[in-house]
Amino acid sequence: MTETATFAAGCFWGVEKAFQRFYKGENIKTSVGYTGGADSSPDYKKVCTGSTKHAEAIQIHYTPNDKINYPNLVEFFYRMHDPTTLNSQGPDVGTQYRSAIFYHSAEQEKIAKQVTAEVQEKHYKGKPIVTEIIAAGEWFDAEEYHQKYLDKNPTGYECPSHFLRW
Ligand code: MHO
Repeated sequence: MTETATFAAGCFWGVEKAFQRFYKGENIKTSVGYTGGADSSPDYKKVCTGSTKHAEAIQIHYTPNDKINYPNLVEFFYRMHDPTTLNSQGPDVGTQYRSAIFYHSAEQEKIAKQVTAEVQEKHYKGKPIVTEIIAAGEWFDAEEYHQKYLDKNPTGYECPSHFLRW
């Protein structure tokens, strides 16, 4: 059965690339888009201004197994970005670059909170994780040119804060 996971961790170009690279060969489909905001027809230009309050995000559809499942997706999300910088990721600044987990069920909420507590304890002692953990709302796919952007544009901008921390 396919499940959905939704995360925001800064500029969505590099976020999608990082998940695609790490879970290569698994049953995973990703798209980038906008969620967590108020406007009913967000587009890149509007979201860039911050006025819609949407986050640049990734939506992952996957069939859980021992290699890909919600706990390891949440852990990977924490490994590939800095969850301690409020409303910014690397040089990208604005609420659209906030760190967030948008859960789709009570079970996902529980796991997200558990993993967050473990990562806080293990990797960020004394430095609060500011990641928002909130219920998933409406999702808007980003424009086609943003999908798999770094495959289409291998020399395109990749946020330098997107790398594996452990
Ligand atoms: N700093 C990058 C961010 C792109 S990302 C899709 C730029 O301004 O192009 O927000």
